[in-house]
Amino acid sequence: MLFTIPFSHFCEKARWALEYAGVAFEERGHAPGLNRIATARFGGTTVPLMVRGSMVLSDSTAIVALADREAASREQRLLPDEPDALADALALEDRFDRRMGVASRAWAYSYFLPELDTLLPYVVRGIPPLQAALISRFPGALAAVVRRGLRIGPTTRAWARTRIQEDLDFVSERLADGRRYLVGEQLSTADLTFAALAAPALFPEEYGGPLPPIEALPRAMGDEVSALRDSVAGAFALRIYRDHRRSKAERGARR
Ligand SMILES: N[C@@H](CCC(=O)N[C@@H](CS)C(=O)NCC(=O)O)C(=O)O
Repeated sequence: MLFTIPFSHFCEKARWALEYAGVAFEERGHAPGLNRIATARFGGTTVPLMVRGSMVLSDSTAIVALADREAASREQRLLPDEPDALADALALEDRFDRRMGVASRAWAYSYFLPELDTLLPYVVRGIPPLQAALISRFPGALAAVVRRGLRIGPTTRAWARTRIQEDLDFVSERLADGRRYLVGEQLSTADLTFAALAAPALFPEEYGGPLPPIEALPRAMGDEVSALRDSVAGAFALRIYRDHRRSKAERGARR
């Protein structure tokens, strides 16, 4: 069982890794905040949280490691064998978890919270009907939970945009020697984590959870997303999605 907030990018990281590796799982979506009803039962807080028998994995990096261990073939693994490459890939994964993952989420919410109607139809997809009804009836409560939990304030957008740019520049520099992947010659957790966690700033079409299309975003946000997509690292993340995320039709269209 994979507990998620369906549109969350950390959940997308875990879901993508499991699907890429060919590991079967059942997803149980929750509304932001209400996820804790499910995760507290297993001693966790955030999602993704994976439960299988007595095993509980309470963060996306542990779930990627499980996907790697249980991958159906070598090509479907995400962690390099070679120790230096493995250390490099894990360090990049950790960097993107701590920086891009936090910044892109805060940045996107800074646009969505004042225009919650844009996001609401996507928040309620894949969650229990009662939670969807609650969110639809009390959207202000959802906004307050997110604003308080993530400390979204007047300076958040500028701060987060700078952080996003730092990670984009970091990735562009790394790609400057012409390499196709951040580590080694094939997709690793570094590429997948970067692409999934940059998704709230890039809105890739192949994203595995429910996200609005770029045309439905608040105008100023859509303009920024277009510019970010055109950057070297933005285009790289979109290519990783195109080349390595099965199409929505193949996955059984979640959106
Ligand atoms: N380091 C964690 C971060 C997960 C995380 O921040 N999850 C967010 C959704 S994007 C969450 O659960 N938010 C709701 C909450 O904190 O209860 C991981 O990699 O799994």
